[in-house]
Amino acid sequence: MLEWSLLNIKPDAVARNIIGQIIHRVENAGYRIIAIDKVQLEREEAEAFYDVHRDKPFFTKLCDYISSGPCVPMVVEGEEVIQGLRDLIGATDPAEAAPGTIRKDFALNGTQNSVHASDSSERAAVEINFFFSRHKLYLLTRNEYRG
Ligand code: FUP
Repeated sequence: MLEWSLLNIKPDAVARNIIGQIIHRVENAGYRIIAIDKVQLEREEAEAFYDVHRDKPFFTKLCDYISSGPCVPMVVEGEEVIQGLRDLIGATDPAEAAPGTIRKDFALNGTQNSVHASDSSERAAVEINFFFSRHKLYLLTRNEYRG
């Protein structure tokens, strides 16, 4: 099934100038980037994005980190792209990530782990709407942004 997922390149990767290397892997896997931005989240926006983790012990650290610098969110399209990107990025903690995954190769630790990718179609819809305007998403559905 043709799907959309939200991939976010996190501040540790943006700071180390490896946006291109990460995007290269996404495109090499056969997926297409159909919308992309560079933004720095306010603390409150970070809390909203990670609301599902509000009760976790790492919530404060996670929100501090994700709002600490610019990140690069994008809408990625492809067949079964939601699971495909999860496989491509690897486990949350790079120490546990499989060889060849983005997090294994680039992540610094289990918080500064270079990328986020939606883990379900429900989360993909919420996360895409979080980062991209309704107007832009409307244009996307009309193929205006496809190559
Ligand atoms: P993932 O879906 O792989 O990004 O992992 P989770 O949804 O479990 O966690 C979301 C984010 O919380 C991770 F990307 C990093 C952060 N996190 C921590 O900082 N410490 C932890 O122990 C677990 C997650």
